[in-house]
Amino acid sequence: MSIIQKALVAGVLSLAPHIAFAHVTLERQEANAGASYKGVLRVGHGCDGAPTTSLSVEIPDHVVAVKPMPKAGWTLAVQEGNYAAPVTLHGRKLEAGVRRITWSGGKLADGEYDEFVFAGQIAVAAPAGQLWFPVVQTCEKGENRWTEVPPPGQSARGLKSPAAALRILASSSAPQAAAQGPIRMEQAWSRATPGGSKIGAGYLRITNTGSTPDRLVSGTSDASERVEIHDMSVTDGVMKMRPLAEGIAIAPGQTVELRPGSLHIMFVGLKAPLTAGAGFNVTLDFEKAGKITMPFVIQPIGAGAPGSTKPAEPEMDHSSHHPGHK
Ligand SMILES: [Cu+2]
Repeated sequence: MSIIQKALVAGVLSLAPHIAFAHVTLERQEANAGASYKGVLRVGHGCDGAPTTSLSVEIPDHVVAVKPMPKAGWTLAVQEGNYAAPVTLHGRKLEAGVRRITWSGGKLADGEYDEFVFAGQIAVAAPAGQLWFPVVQTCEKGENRWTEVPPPGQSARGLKSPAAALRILASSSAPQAAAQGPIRMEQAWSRATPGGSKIGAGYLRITNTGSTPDRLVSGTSDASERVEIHDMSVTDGVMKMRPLAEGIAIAPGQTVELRPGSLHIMFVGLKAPLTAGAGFNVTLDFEKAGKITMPFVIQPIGAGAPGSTKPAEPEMDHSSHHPGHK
């Protein structure tokens, strides 16, 4: 191989990263079910050299409460439509919302880069796996249709113009995690409640990965009017629970387990019965780490933690300990 040939090969190889970036992609390609999501569509080139004049993205099922970010020099248009299934968000039932966003009338040269942004929420019930955002990029001359979607479970590798992909990391069957600062919350779950019950319980694992103590002090939830922090103990053979006015201290390096028959979160004043398979958002407030929100998945009555191989722990009849909340 001559030196010139080698230089040519090297030149072609150095193009490879640009080719990979040629697709319109989302900046953040993973999100948890139940989490908020900021979608940043990255446009790195036009259509065969022609400047981009319009970008249109379709919002897939399970991405709800979407709001586009306006863009100077571009006209914003949204198309609303029904969701595949109603979604409960912050205690409100949502049946429709933004399904398509179009930014048009601008001009982005082939040699320039820009971002098109929207914010939304991943439904708690979103299944683990890929969500696809088909994008149509229109240019002064021609268009690129980033709309190819592989068969379920298969990779987009090899597709010439794949839709923008977002991987949903967790489903209602897979415990999830949320973290802020040194506080990490995981395996959050609740139990289905019989109709008419006004209270429910929540369990999770909280770890302080930092070097200073912190304290869970309070909380709020989509599903109930109030959130309380309770402990449970056996006195003279009778199980009793009491609200913890001081909350729960978590020492540096400590993991605190909230579980049936022990420390737990109490959802007081349920707006509706908790239904197995669904989920709701809970925000817990820590003295130092601040507010952390994560979805609690609802397990069937009598079930244990999601993914747990241990037999279910005995069902607690909370109502008998909360005569005032019946
Ligand atoms: Cu309780």
